[in-house]
Amino acid sequence: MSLLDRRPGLLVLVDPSRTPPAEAQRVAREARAAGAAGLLIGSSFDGTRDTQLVARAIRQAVPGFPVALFPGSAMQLTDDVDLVLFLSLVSGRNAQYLIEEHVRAVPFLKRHPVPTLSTGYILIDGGRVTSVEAVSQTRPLPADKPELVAAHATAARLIGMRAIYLEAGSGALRPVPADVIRACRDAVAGLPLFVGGGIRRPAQAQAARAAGADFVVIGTAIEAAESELAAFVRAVGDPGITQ
Ligand code: 1GP
Repeated sequence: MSLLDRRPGLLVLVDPSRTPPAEAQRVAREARAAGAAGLLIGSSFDGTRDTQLVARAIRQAVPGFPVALFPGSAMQLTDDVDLVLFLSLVSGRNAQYLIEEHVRAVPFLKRHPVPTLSTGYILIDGGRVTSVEAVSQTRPLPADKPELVAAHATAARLIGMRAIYLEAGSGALRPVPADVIRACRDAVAGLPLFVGGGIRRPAQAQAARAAGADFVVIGTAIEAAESELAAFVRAVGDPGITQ
């Protein structure tokens, strides 16, 4: 079953710049055993080699389990994944992350025809400067302006993008607020909606799902072993329960 067919669900982000291959394999096995929908591999700041090594190691550890690349740049492309999130950072006005990295990806994608998912990537203020903001040199959208965020999601849909990713940034102090998620859910009904950044507790994952996220993404919480992965999976699987 492909990743998109597994929605709604929890996605576990493995950051190759912080996670050696053996550790990535452990996380991947745990994610599959706990009932996560799949894995994302990516980093705001990483060269080619680590991403490829981690992607390959994960493939070997959990064959058949959906893995998508969540690339910080065209340098991170690998074909050891099922899907590449072809992210355009539409909240920013930096042409490099709107279109330039995409053009740079073309020679690789011609040689290795990995499926891509055109995704409007929207950075939202999470209370601190995160790597996405620093590396992309773009400002996040304010977290208290749901209509502004939804306008960006709508514009991405009208351009023809096929998914939306709401990002507070890894390690954000505050995850994307529920009213922002809800506004975007309404704006792009039917499109896959990813939400991540700063989700540290199962109750926050549950709130994101209840507000309309199809995929809730966690990274730091698992690296820091703050809560059991299974508790996050349960929270996303049943938005009605309270944790
Ligand atoms: C994925 O950047 C997030 O969208 C991951 O954020 O590390 O804070 O879970 P955390």
